This record gives sequence, C-alpha cells and structure tokens, in this order.
Amino acid sequence: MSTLDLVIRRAHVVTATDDTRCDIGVAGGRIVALGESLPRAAREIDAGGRLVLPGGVDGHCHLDQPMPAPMKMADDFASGTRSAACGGTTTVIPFAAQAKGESLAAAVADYHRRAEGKACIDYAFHLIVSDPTPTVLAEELPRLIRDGYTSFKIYMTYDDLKLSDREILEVMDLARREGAMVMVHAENSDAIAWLTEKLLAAGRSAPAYHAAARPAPVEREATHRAITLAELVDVPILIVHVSGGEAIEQIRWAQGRGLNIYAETCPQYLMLTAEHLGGPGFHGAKCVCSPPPRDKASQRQVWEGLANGTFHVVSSDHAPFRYDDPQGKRLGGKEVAFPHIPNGIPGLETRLPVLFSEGVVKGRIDLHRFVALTATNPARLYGLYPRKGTIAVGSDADLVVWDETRHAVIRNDLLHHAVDYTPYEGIEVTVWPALTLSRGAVVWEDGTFRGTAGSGRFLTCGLPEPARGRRVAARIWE
Ligand code: DUC
Ligand code: ZN
Ligand code: ZN
Repeated sequence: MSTLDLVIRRAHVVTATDDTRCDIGVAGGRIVALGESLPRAAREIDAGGRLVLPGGVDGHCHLDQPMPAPMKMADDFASGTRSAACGGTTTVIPFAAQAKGESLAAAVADYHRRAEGKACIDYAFHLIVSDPTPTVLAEELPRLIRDGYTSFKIYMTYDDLKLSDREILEVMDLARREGAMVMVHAENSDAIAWLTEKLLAAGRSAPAYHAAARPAPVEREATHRAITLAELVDVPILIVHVSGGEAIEQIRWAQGRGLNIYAETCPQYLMLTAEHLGGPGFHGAKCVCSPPPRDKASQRQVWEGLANGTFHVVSSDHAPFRYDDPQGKRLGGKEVAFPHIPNGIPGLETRLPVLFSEGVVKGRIDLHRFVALTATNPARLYGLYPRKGTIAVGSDADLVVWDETRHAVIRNDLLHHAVDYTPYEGIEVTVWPALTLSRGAVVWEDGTFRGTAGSGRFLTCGLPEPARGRRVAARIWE
C-alpha cells in the first residue's frame, strides 16, 4: 500500500448500497484503502464511530450566472462553494448559460473566467442551450460534449431562454446521438404569460400571485409534452425541480411505459408551500421560485416520490438573490410586481441537513436513499461516477463526517452564502456535518470554514450513465 497521507479511523461508512465500519486511507486526494487497522498516516482523524458519507453532489445550482441588469446573483464561485462545503457538499454543477445570439463556446469560456481561482470544492458545468442554431447543433454542442460538458438544461418558459417544441426536438435528437443528458425546465410559457396578464389587469401584483400565475397544470402539461418529445426522439431526459403530484403522475406514467425519464426535486418543494409567498409585506418575494412551492398534499406526494424511486436526484436549485437589494428581490429598489421578482431561492448549504433531518431522521427515506439522491445518482447521471458520489477505493476523498447529535435552528447568520436570508429561517435540524473533506483536505471543521478559494478543480464529465452502453438505433429520419 502506498504511504497514506490521512487515515480516518472508526468510520461508519454508508454509501448508496453498503454499510460498513472501517478505516479510510487517503493518499494524493483519493481513497486508496478501506480496511481494518490501516497503518499510521501523517494525519489521523478519529471519526469515533460516527457516520461518514460521500460528499454531496449538488447537480443543480446557479452561481454568478449572468443576468439582465440590474439583476445580479449574490453568490459567485467563492461564496457559493464555501456555503456548499459548510453544508457537506463537495461537488457543484452550476450552469454556463448561452444568451440568445451568443455562441455556446463563448458562454463556456466566460464561465470559466468567473470560476477561475474561486472555488474551494470541485465543480463541473452544465450548459444552458437557449439558441440552438445550426452551428450550435452541428459543431459547438458536439465538440463541447466531447470536451466534458455532457449535460444541458433547456427551458420551456422564460422569454430569454425558452425553446420552441421544434427546437427541443432538435436538441434532444442531438443529445441522443452524442449520449448527453437533457435537463428540462417544464412549465407552459404561453399559459403563464396569459395568466400573468390577467392577474396584473385585475391589480393582483403581490408576490403571492407568482404561484397563481404558475399553477400545477402549467407544470403538468409541459412535463407531459417534454416526455412526449423525448419519447418521439427516444432519448433519456431529466425533469428538474418537480414540485408536486400532478407532474409526478406524468413522470410515473412515463416510467411505467418503460421510458427513460429521470426526475429531480428540491428541498423547497418539501418544506415550503405557496402560503410562504404570501408572507407579510413583500417578504413573500423571498420564496418566489419557479415552479412555485405548492401545498401540503404536494409535499406529501414529493416525499412519496422520493421513497418509491420516482425521483433520482435532490438538488438545491440554489439561485441566490438578496432580498433587500436593488439587484435582488427588491429589483431597482422597489417592491416590484411579481413577474419582475428575480426567481430563485438559496439552498446550497441547507440541502443536506434539511433532507437528512426531515427525511432520514423522521423515517421517510433511509440513509442509502439519502446518499443515492444527494450524491451517487447525480454523479452517475452527469458522468462523474465513481470519481464522485461514493466511498470506494479509487474515488476522490470527498467525505463528510456527520454529527447526529447536533440540534440546530437554521439562522441566516450561521450560513456562509452571500444572500441576506434563508427561506428556512427558524427550522430545526437535528444533524449537521462535523467535518467536510474535499479530496482529503479539510474544508469545514466543527463550525469553521477551512477551505481555500482556488483549491477546487474543474471536472470534465464523462457520458451520463443512462447513455453509456445504450444501443442507439438509427432513427427512421437518419
Ligand atoms: N427557477 C429556475 O428555473 N431557475 C432558477 C431559479 C428558479 O426559481
Ligand atoms: Zn429551472
Ligand atoms: Zn435552476
């Protein structure tokens, strides 16, 4: 065995499939041994029988994404990854977003500049494809996929991002040929525009009406349409940020037909309801995100979907806008009408403790499923497994020692993002990471951030597992 840099002793190691008590040997930032009584290393950590899980992989978060002025995201790669590390996440996959009329390669180059020297944990990029021109489809995207950008998000709503059904078919067809993963934001754009116009005409402009402008059928219809388009093309897709039972029904229907439909949800759909958008004054703006949180019944349906395997991933969809800020929710310094409130809520740091406390501790999901949903599956779906998302010989030493005795009340001033609020203020969690290691280096220890901006590395992604080894039969149009 090579000389060990670090041994974590007496670890209770739980992965998506296994449950073992052993020592973990680390050399060169990777796990090189799992065993009993490993030899002494330069550095020793005694886990004391505590749980050691793979570091979280947050497969959906937004950091320093260019926005139309005066909107600006509060977190860049420094504050965003710091916050992630303090909450037990060791890999993030934010989005290099193409603006309409812009080359995708230029968007990627710009996003690398934004990340350069800032991240304290490893990161990969998804792409956002908003303008699938013939050049993008024939040249840029295939090249980027081969260079390790193997997943991309497409939108069915938002005027500056949305694709037509025809464009969606083109992008899905390319993903099928190249083996990439398409993530779909499923909401019916025209229905939202129509409802929004009606609500504003009736003088209903407060944050609460954001939810009324995007009711469940808007998401259900688009989810069904995305599934149908993917079926026509014969390509796996992942429906992101699924909010409740209506969209879940479509996904289960598709899965029951044997279609390769993957699904993601987020803590906001487990913890919040549309009532949070109706908070006092303008405070409901803090919970404005799309799709909006729904009701208690929807929360139960999402929990059921996590337990029964409908969902594969729980991500944060961290979209960090400050509340009391002219670049954030009070856009331009005003209490703007709901269509102008920047969409998104922060959640990188709270994703794992909230899901662990509410899901595992309360007996709604088991620990293996927790690990699968938050680390292993996103690593598999985005071509990072087994380097990330598990504890195995050869994997990066991205590890979290969990403190299951830590009862804490979430308060924004305890968090490490650059946002001035958390939607989870006052919620009690019963676990928190005691120690987070990124490739063997401590980034969070007993309540103190110990990471270094710039130590995080960019990860090129392999092909997503659903595409690997998949026989891509020529389609009738080929
Ligand atoms: N919705 C998105 O689609 N992205 C960011 C945040 C949000 O609410
Ligand atoms: Zn989205
Ligand atoms: Zn998002």
